[in-house]
Amino acid sequence: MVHHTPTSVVTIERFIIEQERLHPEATGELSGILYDLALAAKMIANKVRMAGLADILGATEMHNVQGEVQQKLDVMANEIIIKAMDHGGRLCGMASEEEPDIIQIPEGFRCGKYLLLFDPLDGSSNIDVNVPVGTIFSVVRKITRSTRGEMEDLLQPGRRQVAAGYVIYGSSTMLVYTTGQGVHGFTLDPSIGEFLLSHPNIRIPDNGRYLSVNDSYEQHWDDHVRALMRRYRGLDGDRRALNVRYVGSLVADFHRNLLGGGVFCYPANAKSPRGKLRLLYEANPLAFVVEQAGGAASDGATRIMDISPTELHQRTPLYIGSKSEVELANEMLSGVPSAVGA
Ligand code: P6P
Repeated sequence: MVHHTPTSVVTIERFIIEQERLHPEATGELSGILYDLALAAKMIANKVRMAGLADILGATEMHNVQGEVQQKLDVMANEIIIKAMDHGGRLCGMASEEEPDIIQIPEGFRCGKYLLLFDPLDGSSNIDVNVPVGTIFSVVRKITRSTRGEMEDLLQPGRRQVAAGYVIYGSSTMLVYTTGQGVHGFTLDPSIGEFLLSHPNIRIPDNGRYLSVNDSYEQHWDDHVRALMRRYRGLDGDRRALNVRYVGSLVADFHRNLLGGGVFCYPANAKSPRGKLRLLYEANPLAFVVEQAGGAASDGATRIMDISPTELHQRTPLYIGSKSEVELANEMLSGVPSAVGA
């Protein structure tokens, strides 16, 4: 009798099925969405890996809804996700950082009960210098009675998310997601084209090692934010200094802090009174992940996932990472009127 040791090679497909079995009421629709996202991630990874080799470098002459010059890769990533997701029959609508309005499911395709919100390639301005970039995604359930998704279905607070996660295209390609049952990381094995479970049950350390902030905006911060950054740096009070690590790519900064402990801060400032980062497809999904890993996320006054959205592309200040560091931000900033949706 040959006894095989239990396999340690768990593909994301197998893991999703095992997770689905924990929920007898599951219909498999959410699992299907996660499969399709994993496929889209592999396709985007292929394009990102070749970015330096093809003539797709450089900005297109097109501009996205944010008025930013689009890198061709984020146009491609946007198309890849839309085409991978729009025909599966599980979604009734989508929203993307690259699109001004709701993305409807094409006529002739069945509509499902979920909506996908995503930033197809965040940090894309870093592509030309080979800095890690990422895809961020959030899944919510339809709440309106119509068959096709509506804006009201998209404008739900983050606590209504049913799944969220990101893909980081770094030294390796990793997909990290939660469905409310903890946070799990999968690393792409390019030799077989499979995401393999490499980081089960990720937990973020309660105390941070890293501080991620762009302090070139210091002159535009208010005094409370300046005082908070001095505390993080160990210049005031009795806290040990955090190491400053700032890549300038949200997914890269967030992922390092998730694994090593730390806090990412993008404060409101006089030039951007609601901060820079987007609530629905950047702050909310990462807030779901970090809370499921034992961390926290706020705008300095309100828990990110309790903010009631009013606009699809609305921005929010963001303090996200180790619980004790975010609690310090809330303590030192909570007297400041929330700059979001006040
Ligand atoms: P700043 C990249 O453009 C991005 O959207 C995030 O990925 C990143 O965290 C942030 O902006 C960096 O902004 O103002 O520090 O360059």
